[in-house]
Amino acid sequence: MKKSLLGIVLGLMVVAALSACGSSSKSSEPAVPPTGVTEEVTINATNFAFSETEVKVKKGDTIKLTFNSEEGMHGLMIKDFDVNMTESGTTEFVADKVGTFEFNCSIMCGGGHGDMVGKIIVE
Ligand SMILES: [Cu+2]
Repeated sequence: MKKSLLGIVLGLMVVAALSACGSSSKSSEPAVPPTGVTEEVTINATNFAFSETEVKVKKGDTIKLTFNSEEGMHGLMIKDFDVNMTESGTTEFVADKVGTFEFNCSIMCGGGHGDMVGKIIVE
């Protein structure tokens, strides 16, 4: 009895250690199946801000993301969805996890680089 309890405690510690590392996701839910719905999102970048700082999408939707670097040299990275656009263009990803996910500029663009953050809320 005591042994199995220790096993559970150790298991929880491993889970906590794994989830603490890397991801900003607050989600612990399993992957969401795609809905087949495509949602178009446009984010523009200037010195030193994104046009959207909070984007809400529905879980399972495919996000057709258009990124325009309108002023200066900027990128758009959404680490949790493996998105890293280093120039203007369009990409797609499935919002297959629920939670709040940070996006940021992926090119060192100058003094305001650190301010170029926003979040994608999948609900
Ligand atoms: Cu930057």
